[in-house]
Amino acid sequence: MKYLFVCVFLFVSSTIAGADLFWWGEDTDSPIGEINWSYGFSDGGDTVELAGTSVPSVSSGAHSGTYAARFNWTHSYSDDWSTRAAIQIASDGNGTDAIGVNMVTHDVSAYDYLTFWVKGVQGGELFKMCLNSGGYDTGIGEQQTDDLLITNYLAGVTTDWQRVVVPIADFTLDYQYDGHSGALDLGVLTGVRFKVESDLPNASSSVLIDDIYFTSVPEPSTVILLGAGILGLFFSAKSAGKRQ
Ligand SMILES: [Ca+2]
Repeated sequence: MKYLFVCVFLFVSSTIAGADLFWWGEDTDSPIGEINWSYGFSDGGDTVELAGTSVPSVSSGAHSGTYAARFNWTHSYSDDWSTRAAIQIASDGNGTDAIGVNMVTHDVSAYDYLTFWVKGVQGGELFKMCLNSGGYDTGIGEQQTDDLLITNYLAGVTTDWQRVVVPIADFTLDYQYDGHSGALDLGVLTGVRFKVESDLPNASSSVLIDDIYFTSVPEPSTVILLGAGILGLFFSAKSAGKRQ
């Protein structure tokens, strides 16, 4: 009975985990040396490191597998929103397509959280995040959310890998970008963007990013603790039953 219960719990846990949408981890969805929709750009004298037209990878120190993405930038503060550097990481499964052709959208409307892992090269790095939908050749109007600052979700980037959990509800549509109000269309998501912009301090910084997921489970540890609690109740009840 004990082992049966453990097996049932493990099955339920794996079912929940399996419901996640794996967006990107470099090793599976963005083969090294192939172009996909992941790309970067910079303006106003800022710079961003690229590998050709795509996001560069590191082949050591990844959070999972062999590779992680590297967001490596230089940025100058400005008060007019003219300086910026960014990488946008797409999940397309079409590693051999050219940019702008056959872009794939993903429906993330069933999920509550964006999660990813981040590690600073020096620690203390500051950057922002936003979501993009539609655009390019999708036939759907391009939308972008407002930016969320990483320190709203972490005490700070460190030189250790940390999991970031961002409620999708925190991403509000960027009215200036799209020209209309309303929620971002989560049914046609095309990118997760990491960026530095004008109001952040001058910096030359680098972070590694790996294992981007959309999930309805905020923390794996929550599931484990829930399972441990249920197991504890089960065995307590069983133990109490024996004493009677
Ligand atoms: Ca990886």
